[in-house]
Amino acid sequence: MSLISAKEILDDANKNLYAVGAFNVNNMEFLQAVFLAAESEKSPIIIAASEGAIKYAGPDMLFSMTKALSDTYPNIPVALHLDHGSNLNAVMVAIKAGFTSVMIDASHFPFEENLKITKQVVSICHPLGISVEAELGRLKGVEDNVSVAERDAVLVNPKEANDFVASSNIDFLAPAIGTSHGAFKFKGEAKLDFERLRKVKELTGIPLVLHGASSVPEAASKKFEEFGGDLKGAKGVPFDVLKDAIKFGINKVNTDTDLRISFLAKVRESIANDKSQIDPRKIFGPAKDYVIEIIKERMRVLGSSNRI
Ligand code: PH4
Ligand code: ZN
Repeated sequence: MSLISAKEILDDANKNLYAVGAFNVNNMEFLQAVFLAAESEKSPIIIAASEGAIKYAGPDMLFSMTKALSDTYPNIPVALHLDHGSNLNAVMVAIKAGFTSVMIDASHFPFEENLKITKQVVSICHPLGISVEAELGRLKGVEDNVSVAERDAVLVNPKEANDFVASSNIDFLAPAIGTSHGAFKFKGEAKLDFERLRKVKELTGIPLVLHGASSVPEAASKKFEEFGGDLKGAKGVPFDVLKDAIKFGINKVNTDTDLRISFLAKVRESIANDKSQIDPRKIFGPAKDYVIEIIKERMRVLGSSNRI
């Protein structure tokens, strides 16, 4: 199947109240893991590549590998999405390579500047059938005891979100509601601002995206530490919180950290248990299989299993 825009995938998720995983990839093993999990779970997928991934693997390599796997598994709906594109140049690199969806992340600029840059990206992408994601607010955990003013300074403003969506015509929006990237998201209990999320959904109606959505799975984290790693204090978004986020309107769940932790936990285990092993396939193979299981479990939690 040819790659499709993420809008096509997410409009169905929005209509039918489930979420699709956007899985970050940098290399062949992670990409294969996402496709093999999707084939097994009968789930649509969004392949996400950050500017860092593009720098590491090259835009054409990422596109070609994704296209080859999509041709191998033609029944799986797949979008190739630029994650956190920071400027027009990054967007153009992705478009030129064949990406079918982009995120323009100008969220660190003031509202008007963010809107101006996003509108420019939409005007380039939409005539090409490429979907566009933008972000409002900052990806940062907020403690329970901070003032309302501090929360407002970090998290999405629903009224602004409505104005932004209406004026930019983006296809899906990432509203900051208290998550952050990486393995250390919360000091105490994992708390997201569902009231803000509910309002953004009610006002905009479009698919919404949860960045920093990894759950930091316990078994993988334990294995990571058992074989010499250090993840002290790591905490992700638990499955029941993810499910609530989906009930309140999240349709795209960004996942990178969980794949990183599980892959490297298994690499650590294999290397420790087989000290004379020099064949990378014997190390990366089991790590890839472990990542497949983590992704499959996530697809079931998101409700994207058995959608194709
Ligand atoms: N992302 C992943 C960003 C990865 O520069 P880089 O390749 O390290 O960027 O957009 C997420 O939202 C992932 O969230 P997670 O850390 O909770 O998995
Ligand atoms: Zn992100």
